[in-house]
Amino acid sequence: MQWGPYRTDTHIDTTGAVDRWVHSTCNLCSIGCGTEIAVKDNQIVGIRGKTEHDINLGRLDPKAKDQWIPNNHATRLLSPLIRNQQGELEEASWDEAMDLIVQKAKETVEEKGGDGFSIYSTGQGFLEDYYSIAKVGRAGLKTHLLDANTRLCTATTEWCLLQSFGADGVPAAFEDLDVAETVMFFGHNPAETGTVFFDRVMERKEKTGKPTIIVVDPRETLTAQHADLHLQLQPGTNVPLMNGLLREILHHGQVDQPFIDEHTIHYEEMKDSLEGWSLDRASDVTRIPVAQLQEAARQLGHTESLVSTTLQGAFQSSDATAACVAINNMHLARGLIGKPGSGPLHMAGQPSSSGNRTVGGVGTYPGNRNPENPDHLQDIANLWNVEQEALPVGPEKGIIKQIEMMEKGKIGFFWNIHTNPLVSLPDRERARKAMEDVFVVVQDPFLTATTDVADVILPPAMWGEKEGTMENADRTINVLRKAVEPPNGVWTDFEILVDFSRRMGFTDQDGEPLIQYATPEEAFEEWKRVSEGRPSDMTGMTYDRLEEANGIHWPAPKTRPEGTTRLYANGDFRTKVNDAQSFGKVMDTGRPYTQEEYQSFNPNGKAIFHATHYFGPPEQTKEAYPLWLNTGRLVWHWHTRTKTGLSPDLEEKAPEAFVQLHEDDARKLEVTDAEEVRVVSPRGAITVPVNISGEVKPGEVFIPFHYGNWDGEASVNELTIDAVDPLSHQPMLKHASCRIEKI
Ligand SMILES: Nc1nc2c(c(=O)[nH]1)N[C@H]1C(S)=C(S)[C@@H](COP(=O)(O)OP(=O)(O)OC[C@H]3O[C@@H](n4cnc5c(=O)[nH]c(N)nc54)[C@H](O)[C@@H]3O)O[C@H]1N2
Ligand SMILES: Nc1nc2c(c(=O)[nH]1)N[C@H]1C(S)=C(S)[C@@H](COP(=O)(O)OP(=O)(O)OC[C@H]3O[C@@H](n4cnc5c(=O)[nH]c(N)nc54)[C@H](O)[C@@H]3O)O[C@H]1N2
Ligand SMILES: [Mo]
Repeated sequence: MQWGPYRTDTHIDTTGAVDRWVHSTCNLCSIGCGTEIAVKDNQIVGIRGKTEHDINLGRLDPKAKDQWIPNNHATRLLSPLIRNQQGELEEASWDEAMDLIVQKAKETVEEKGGDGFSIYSTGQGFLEDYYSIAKVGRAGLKTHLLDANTRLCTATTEWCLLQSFGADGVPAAFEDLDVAETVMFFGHNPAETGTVFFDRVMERKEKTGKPTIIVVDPRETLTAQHADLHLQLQPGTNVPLMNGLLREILHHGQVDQPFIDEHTIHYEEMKDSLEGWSLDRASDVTRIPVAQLQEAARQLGHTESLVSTTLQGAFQSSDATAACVAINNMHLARGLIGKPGSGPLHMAGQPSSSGNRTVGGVGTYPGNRNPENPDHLQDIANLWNVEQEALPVGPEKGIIKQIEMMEKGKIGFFWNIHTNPLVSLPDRERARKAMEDVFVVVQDPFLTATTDVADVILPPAMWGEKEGTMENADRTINVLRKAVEPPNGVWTDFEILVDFSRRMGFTDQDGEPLIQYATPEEAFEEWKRVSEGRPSDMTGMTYDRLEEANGIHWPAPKTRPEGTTRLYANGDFRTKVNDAQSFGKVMDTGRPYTQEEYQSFNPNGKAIFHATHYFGPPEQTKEAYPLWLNTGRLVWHWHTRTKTGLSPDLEEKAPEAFVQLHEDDARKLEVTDAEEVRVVSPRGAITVPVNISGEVKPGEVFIPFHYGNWDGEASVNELTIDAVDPLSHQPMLKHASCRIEKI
């Protein structure tokens, strides 16, 4: 073992022995740490890391230790709520709430068609929930509007993989970190956002001196402080950086020509497109000294193995997909993919965001099926026993597009499951106004900023109170067992979806109920049949096997039930026209290619190089707004704090938002540490205390996004802009302009 030793991080709060420990997976972040839940008197009383679990060796992140506290919290909702004529929320029975929902759903579909109905879900649920959303949404409601907070999170992972390799699924796996010679963390701060994953790398480094770590981040984050090389680029310049580095590598001939010849297309076009990107020019645009760029190019050009992770510093940008495709280009050119210690590891953020894409609750059709390919749709129609013609098709509509549709009155019903968009969406005031005119259902165990606009609130069972599977950031499927019964009066998300389908009277072609499974495990068995033969084949998995093995990487077909650590080991990519999950999009504009166009490139199982042009963020700093606004996370909180805000320890460590500011800027603005200031962007203004910090460069500020209840908490998403990447439609949450005013 390159890292370790084994530990058993534990947090229990009870006297005397616990009754039992129940197998589970951490429900915070995408690493998928093995956990066990402590139960006493049918109550969750603690958690521990699962010791002999390969992913975490018993380690737990600081938030994970407190993640059971919200389950027992007094503020939990235990009954559905319906908003009355006076605008107040009133308790209702499940029958009343579900009947009202069904009545409104029928009215909406009748008035506006299936596409008047939107389901906006999550990356924190179970595959069985997502699969049910896919089926109820696509075959029941016949809506094309299935989106999720994964649009804000990992839509770019999907699109950069579709563009380069033809299908979703990250090529590398966490095991590759244990043998890689070089690891590049690109717009990723795992020391705060994936602490166990970061420990894995750092513990190995302490023992062996390897890997060499390159960090690409405009801030000197905790992660950057541990790097061998920190490329502190100008915000929004990921593409120029990668173009410059790749050109340098190609100029030195550090490429795997046989791999390029045999397994890729469009290499020459990509190479030609880099010609303008000398290191001098890359340095001008990124403001990284040429010597550092040379050092990075040398390391990336010579290393025999390389894992590149990407996360929100890459994804939440206006050229998100291009930057990630440029990283794929580098791995392909160097032949560093499909081998131990090598491959792009475009991350997930939430514990099961990739899982939602895999089973088709968001993005393309279930089992990596291409909505533009009639054969794929026919497959699904056969598997579900429904008419192919009735299945909705067309390019995906992301949440930002949907906000626009709400403003135009095109959406009548918005079902919000397991996410809190009125804190997490960019330009949230606009989003709030748009939602106010729509019938909104919010499925959440707590009152949140979003329940403010809800017409009905459904309180679901939480983690530990339900059974199902999740998919982590490296294609590992884990099973989470039910530790305790949910509190009286709440249903699981799964039960709500199944009940909705029944009440709506959705049927298949033979008039039988569309959903015939009753338990999550039965749903998983049905999903397995849908996955058969596809990239995410799970036919070799069972709940019991997942528990015994502490998780299994897909694909795990019947013939290989132990799963597959790494994709593309044989250099065969999923780009054959009949196999591809997408026909791809034009890089610069995002226009989808037609089947004919795709056929004309004839990738036929080869990976695809793409030119990655630089356009720069649509919003730039200017006199009135001279500072770059960067946003992101703190180690102490989970997103909108509906859970971590209930832990007294975590809340004490980070009770409020603040603005990180360089001391030079503080001096110019004549503000001191802890002084309250107004931060103003073209969209709004918030008041927060200053935190003078060497982490940010002059001209840049950083504000964590965890805050934003309407009762006076400062939400940075009053300031952010809702511009999106043209391919993934992921919003540009990391780059906006702002100014600071002294109060
Ligand atoms: N503690 C904690 N951990 C979490 C979460 C949480 O809420 N709290 N959430 C989970 C989720 S869902 C996600 S998606 C992940 C996110 O995990 P990360 O992506 O690691 O976290 P962020 O802080 O959003 O952003 C990462 C970095 O991007 C940098 N950045 C900004 N602009 C640029 C740029 O132009 N180029 C580059 N290269 N970098 C830039 C920021 O300075 C920041 O340090 O974290 C997961 N883990
Ligand atoms: N400015 C800025 N904004 C950002 C980001 C950023 O970096 N900067 N990051 C973006 C990213 S990557 C992400 S992932 C999003 C996250 O943003 P959100 O998804 O909006 O945030 P969460 O707080 O995770 O919301 C999850 C909700 O689900 C509820 N919940 C908990 N358990 C259950 C359950 O079992 N069932 C149901 N139905 N509900 C449950 C919680 O109480 C909570 O209200 O934020 C995005 N917004
Ligand atoms: Mo995320």
